[in-house]
Amino acid sequence: MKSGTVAIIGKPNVGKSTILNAITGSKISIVSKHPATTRFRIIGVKTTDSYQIVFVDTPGIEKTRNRLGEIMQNNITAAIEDADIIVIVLDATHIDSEDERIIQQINTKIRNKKIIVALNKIDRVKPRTEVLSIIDRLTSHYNLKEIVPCSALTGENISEIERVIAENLSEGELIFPKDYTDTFPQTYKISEIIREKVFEHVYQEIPHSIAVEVEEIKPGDKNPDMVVITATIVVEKDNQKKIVIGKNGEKLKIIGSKARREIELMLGKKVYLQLRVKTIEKWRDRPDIFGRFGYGSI
Ligand SMILES: Nc1nc2c(ncn2[C@@H]2O[C@H](COP(=O)(O)OP(=O)(O)OP(=O)(O)O)[C@@H](O)[C@H]2O)c(=O)[nH]1
Ligand SMILES: [Mg+2]
Repeated sequence: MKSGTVAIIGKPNVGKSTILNAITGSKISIVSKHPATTRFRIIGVKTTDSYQIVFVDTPGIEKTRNRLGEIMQNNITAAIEDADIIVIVLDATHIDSEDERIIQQINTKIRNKKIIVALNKIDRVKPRTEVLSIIDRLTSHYNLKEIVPCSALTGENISEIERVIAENLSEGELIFPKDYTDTFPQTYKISEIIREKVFEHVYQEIPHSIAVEVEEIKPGDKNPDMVVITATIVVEKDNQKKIVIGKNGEKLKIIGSKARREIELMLGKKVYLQLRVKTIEKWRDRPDIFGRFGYGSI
């Protein structure tokens, strides 16, 4: 048996979480078209008869703007330190100096770990031959042994990334039981599903000041097969509260029903989702508050 830990790192929005979900075949990490979606070290596990890979999906590497940002970036450093293999994800349509800085830094700092580059979003590269020139350029500049072009969206070459990772694992026992897929408490998964839906609907107006706290999960009074979930969407300012709620509560209704459907799929049960919206000023600078939301360091 082989086993090991893999840190998936890279700039925001390059497709790290989508790659994790594509390899594990389940939606472990929420995804959005906006940068800075992942806030936490997300662990996803893929086990076959011959190996177990423990993936750690990380927030995008960027400058920190507040205490939450600081903890997010510290989590990335910790994930890199703990990992046996590092997967650097690049968006093949936009490689810039920040990507190169990340490659350079990892390459010089990390000596004893295998580094694999996933050149993602190749479905968007036209003409396709451009992918080869990007690979050529990267290999001539940096000492990179494995560059795997892929598309997490279409699934193209995702199995090749998994194969390359598996090939580089060391002999070892299972790290998690073999039927484990992730290490999240259900409450956190539910809050992330809700956050994803809020993100989808009000991102333009409220980029990063949203958090979701699930307060209660209990069986229905009349119908014990039903699950009643009470959750609060936290914003930083009262005017953001209005945006999330929308005219006559319409935005919140859409967010709630989309989230409810997805939570029902996950739990395999009917769900009654009660959503509230609350303002907590500057919560991203208050570790006592965001720790409660599950964004603290682990
Ligand atoms: N066209 C295309 N889009 C992709 C691909 N992989 C991911 N995306 C899209 O890119 C966006 C960002 O994907 P995420 O997986 O959330 O990116 P991330 O790197 O985890 O982002 P952060 O968590 O914010 O750092 C989403 O809209 C994805 O659907 C791909 O291979 N091709
Ligand atoms: Mg992500």
